[in-house]
Formats: sequence, structure tokens, C-alpha cells
Amino acid sequence: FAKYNWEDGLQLETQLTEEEKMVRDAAHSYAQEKLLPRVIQATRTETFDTNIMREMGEMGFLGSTIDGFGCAGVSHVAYGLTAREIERVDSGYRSAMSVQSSLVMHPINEFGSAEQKEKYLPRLATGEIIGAFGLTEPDHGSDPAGMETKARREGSVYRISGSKMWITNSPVADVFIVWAKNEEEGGKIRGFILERGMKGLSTPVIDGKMALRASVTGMILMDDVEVPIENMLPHASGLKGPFSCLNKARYGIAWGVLGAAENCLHVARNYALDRKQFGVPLARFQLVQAKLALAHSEITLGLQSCLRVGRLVDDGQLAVEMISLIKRNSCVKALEISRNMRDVLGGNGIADEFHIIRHLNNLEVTNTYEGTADIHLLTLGRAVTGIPAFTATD
Ligand code: TGC
Ligand code: FAD
Repeated sequence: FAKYNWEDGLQLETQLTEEEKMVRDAAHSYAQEKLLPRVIQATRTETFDTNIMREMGEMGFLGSTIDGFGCAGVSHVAYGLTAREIERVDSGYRSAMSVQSSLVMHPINEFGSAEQKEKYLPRLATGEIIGAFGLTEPDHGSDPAGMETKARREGSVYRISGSKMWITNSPVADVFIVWAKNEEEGGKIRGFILERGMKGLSTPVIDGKMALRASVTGMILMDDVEVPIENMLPHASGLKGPFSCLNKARYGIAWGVLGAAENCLHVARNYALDRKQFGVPLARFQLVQAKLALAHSEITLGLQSCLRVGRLVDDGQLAVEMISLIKRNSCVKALEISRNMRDVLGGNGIADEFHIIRHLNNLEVTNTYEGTADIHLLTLGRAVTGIPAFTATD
């Protein structure tokens, strides 16, 4: 028999290509050397250092699955491994990368005109400009179909009015992918590229967050913003547009949160081996071992399912329900793991220098954004029964 490696229970390593390992190792070194030293202070002061976007650009992490426009063109598995390494440090840093890559660069690449791609993608890839994605509104979160943001055609421009809420990166973003109902098409949902500086556009910060404090979140307020017609994404129409961006980002989250969970497990394991109570290390107690062993099991199984979905994406065999399956599973399990690992540290578990409490708070958000855990459960419920149960009426 092979020797069991608790850090890689199902030998993920042997299933990766050389390129994927190289990308993973580069992301690991970058995250540990550049992000880890910043994260405690950034969380205490609720600040996001925008240089991080340029650093990630230099590393080739932004829009990394896109071919051309200065992007790396790596596999979805490599993208997932990168998310895992960045989120091993903090979900907020992975958020910044996910939004730029999956929610801003992907829609431009997938649904944009040739001119839009040339204009925005190279600078988004280097991190010279930062993007944000506005779907959620103050009164429409899980149900974006109800959005109230409107686009009204007036000659060669659209006039866009409405507000978007809880938008990652919006206060520091240069470009915004905003989803709005187009009045001239009977309210069909369309995506528009807005730029900072357009009259009527403002992006106030939402502060006082007790989670994802190292990531900046804000609103996008639009008061009759004049947007040239060539800024509409020509090839996205209906909810399929924003939802297909969410598929990409949710996939990255499924990998990423397991990185955060792994960090919690590693910290708790070391702590349990070092700290003694009743004359023996905490790791000697069966109840503590059960917590560590369960965390290890869920992480190992979760990573294997992310890898499987990544390979299916790269082979063009993805069914979107697979994303709900792994996004929800990883997020729910990672949150539970962070709670149990915090418990292993007793009082020290709430000190930020041990990192777990920060992950725990962040993982509350990852269970909410990009479709709450219950929305993904209902998506799977619909797949199992054939009956949508999102509303109280048929
Ligand atoms: P439904 O009738 O099911 O679908 C409407 C149309 O969309 C298509 N579609 C999809 N297309 C691609 N990928 C998917 N995953 C898709 N899901 C649905 C569908 O085929 C249909 O197309 P067509 O041609 O028939 O019109 O839509 P519904 O209105 O019943 O909604 C279903 C529900 C509840 C699952 C959906 O609304 C939902 O997923 N809600 C959650 C909202 C959400 O996830 N918001 C995320 C905002 S962005 C964010 O959180 C970023 S955080 C980033 C960070 O910081 O990391
Ligand atoms: P609601 O939809 O009001 O849900 C509240 C509760 O009701 C949840 O438990 C939910 O599961 C439950 N619920 C809702 N509908 C149903 C139903 N049909 N059946 C059963 N239960 C239901 N959005 C963006 O567009 N862009 C971003 O960049 C972005 N970044 C974010 C960053 C942060 C830090 C946060 C917190 C959010 C971000 N979001 C972003 C918004 C996020 O996607 C929404 O918060 C999420 O979709 C949930 O919407 P909501 O907060 O309005 O909650």
C-alpha cells in the first residue's frame, strides 16, 4: 500500500499537469510572501490595497483562463488551484481576483465586441484598471430577475438609472459591468460597460462589515448615467448573461473556500499538537481528533469534486447544476470546519493572529454571495424533482 498523506488524502497532486503544479506553486509563494504579511492589518483597518491587483496581474492570475489579450490561457483546474492558494490567506483577496477575472473579464471576452475586448481586456489583465460587477440591488438579491435598474435609449446613448448594492471592488473600480432592463426591448436584461467619471455615477463604500474586511465593497448609484450605445455587451441578452459569469466565479469559490478551510485545519492541528491540557496534548483527546479528522475528510473529498468539475469544464462537459453542487458543498463545509477549528483553539481561537476567526467570518459571506447556500440547494432540488420551488406560487 501507499503511505497515507493526510495533506493530500486522495493524491490530488498526481492528477495535476506540470503546468497546473507550476501555477499552483507560483500562487502559493505569492500569497504567502505578499498577501499573508498584509492581511491582519488590512482586516483591522478595513482596507484594500489596490496594488494587489497589479501584483496579481504581473503574476498572470487575472483572467487566467482567457486566451489572448495578455492573459495566461491556463486550464480551469489551474484557475481553481490559484483561487485555493489566494483564499488560503483570505477570501477577500480571492474575491478581488474572482470579480476581475470571472465577472468582468469573462463577460467582456464572451459577450463583448472586438473593440470592447481590445479596449478593456489587456489593461484588466495587468491590473492597470480594476473592474466591478453590478447585479444585486437593494431590493433584489437572490431574485435578480426583479431588478429595477433601467436603460433607456436616447439617440446614440443609453441613459441608465438604478442602484446596485453589495458590490465587490466598486469604490476602487475603473469599469463596471452593470446589468439593467432595456426599455426598448421590453425590459430584456442587458449588460453595459460603465466607466468611472461618467456623469451621474457614484460608488459609495459600504463600511462596518464584520467579514471580508480586507476586500472593499460598495454600491453603484446611477442617476441617468449617459452610456454610449457601443458600451452595451452585444452578445448577452437575458439572465443567461450574468448567470454564465456566475458559473465561472462560483466554480472558483468552490476551490477557494477549501483553501481557507485547509489553513484553519493546519493552524488547529499544530495548536492541538503543541498545547497541553490535563497533562497531554489536545491532539491526544478523541473529541479533538474527531474534529480534525472530519475537517480533513471534507476538505479531501471537496477538492476531489472540484477537480472533477474543473476537468469537465475544460472538456466542455459542464452541466450548470454541478456548479451549485460544489459551490454549496465547499462553502457549507468550509464554514463548519472553520467553526470547529476555532473551537480547538479555545480562547485563542478568537485572536486574529491565529487567522481562523477571520476565515470564519469571511466564510459566512461566501455562503451568501454568488447564490446563497439555500438557493443552490433549491437549484439542486429542481434538478432532482423537475419542480422549481423558488417562489411560493407556480
Ligand atoms: P431561471 O428561470 O432559472 O433562468 C433564467 C435564464 O437564465 C438561464 N440560467 C443560466 N444560464 C447559465 N448559467 C446558469 N447557472 C443559469 N441559471 C439559469 C436559464 O436557462 C434561463 O434562460 P432562458 O433562455 O430560458 O431565459 O431564473 P430564475 O429567475 O428562476 O432564478 C433562478 C435562481 C434563483 C437560481 C437565480 O436567480 C439565482 O441564481 N439567484 C442567485 C443570485 C446570485 O447568485 N447573485 C450573485 C450576485 S454576484 C455576486 O454575488 C458576486 S460576489 C463576488 C465576490 O466578491 O467574489
Ligand atoms: P436575500 O435574497 O434577501 O436572502 C435572504 C435570505 O433569504 C437568505 O437566507 C436566502 O437564502 C433566503 N431566500 C431568498 N430567496 C429564497 C427562496 N426562494 N427560498 C428560500 N430561501 C430564500 N452582488 C453583486 O452583484 N456583485 C458583487 O460584486 C457582490 N459582492 C458581494 C460582496 C459581499 C461582501 C456581499 C455580502 C454580497 C455581495 N453581493 C454581490 C451580493 C450577493 O450576491 C447577495 O448578497 C446574495 O445574492 C443574496 O442576496 P441578499 O443579500 O439580497 O439576500
